[in-house]
Amino acid sequence: MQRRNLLKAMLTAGVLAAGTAGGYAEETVKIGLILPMTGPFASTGKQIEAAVKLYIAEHGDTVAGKKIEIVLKDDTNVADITKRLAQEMVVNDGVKVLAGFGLTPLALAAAPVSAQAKVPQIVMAAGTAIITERSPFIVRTSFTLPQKATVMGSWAARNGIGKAFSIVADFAPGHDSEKWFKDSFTKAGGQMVGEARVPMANPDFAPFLQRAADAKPDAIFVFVPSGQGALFAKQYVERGLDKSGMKLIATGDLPDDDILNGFGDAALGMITADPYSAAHPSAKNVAYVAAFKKANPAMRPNFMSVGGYDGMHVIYEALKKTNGGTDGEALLAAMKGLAFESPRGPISIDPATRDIVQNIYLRKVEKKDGELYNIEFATVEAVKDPDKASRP
Ligand code: VNL
Repeated sequence: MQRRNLLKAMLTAGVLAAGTAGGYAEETVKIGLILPMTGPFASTGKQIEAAVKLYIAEHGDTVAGKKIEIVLKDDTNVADITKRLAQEMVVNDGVKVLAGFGLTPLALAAAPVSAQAKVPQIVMAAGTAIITERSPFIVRTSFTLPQKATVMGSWAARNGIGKAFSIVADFAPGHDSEKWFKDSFTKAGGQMVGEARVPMANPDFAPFLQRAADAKPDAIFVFVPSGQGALFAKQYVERGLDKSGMKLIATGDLPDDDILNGFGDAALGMITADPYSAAHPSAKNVAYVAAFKKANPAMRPNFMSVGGYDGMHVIYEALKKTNGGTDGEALLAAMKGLAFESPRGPISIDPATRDIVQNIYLRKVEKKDGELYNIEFATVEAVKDPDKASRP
């Protein structure tokens, strides 16, 4: 009798309908994807969105009996908005995994939310070393700048570059790049002849390029965030530096595959260190690039895209291990130690740091089939984040 009254009350209140919907809703796992979809870093958002969609198209939208639903929101590259969106998604929308995070300040802004709510936060783009330490629920599928910069620095010193001048974007991943390039370059016998930091907003590289040229280094080492490379290349060529005999070396963020063709032949010969090239010659990557281009004819997948693609794989594999369970601690435990083949090559999630371990390739810009590509010519295998490895 009591039950029937309760049922009646629920029906009249419309609670049962909501309850049923709630029952179904539990069969759906919502993933909150927060990205800069507009503004100067929209290319990062678009690359990751395209890769996430491709992953779902290829692997289906059901895992371990749960339907996957992506909730995509544009944070416009404003950290306060990232934080508010993360809170709303977790508290109001019932999101069980947060993902995306195009730049370091945005990833850092969401970290307290993932830590407090115990919701996994998959960092698919941002690359400052310390990010993973800001919440025990962060797992990174992108890269760290120290991974790239150390490989570049030691290669340069061992390959005829005695003096280098570094130019980096003046924010955390730039500072990481500057520090770790210098560290590995000088340890291997190189000498720094100058360092410059370029403001992030409306960057003008010209005065810094002039300072670098005046210091007469054998090479300029550069870190700029994905999307700023085109302007850098333009100003580099305008000053005739491509014909100065000085070498241009960088992290792969500069000759980003999405924009490299726009640099023109002045980019030929540029040497960079990075985990991903659209020209990586594995069967997995050839298939990835073809499928990505088919779904997005105006784009070529870049290093940001694989952070999104592999981030989805980490989420899918974790859900398989938990049998569809969405408890944050259980998902984190399932993510730690995952190892699989990415379009970039073999990768794993370091169980101790939750950071990505991956090959860093040395690449040279060359022309292939009428397009500019970063062609890999050497590999440093299974690189852990050197910044965390350097600390107790
Ligand atoms: C970051 C690092 C952003 C590398 C980037 O492009 C990049 C970051 C937007 O950590 O903010 O290429």
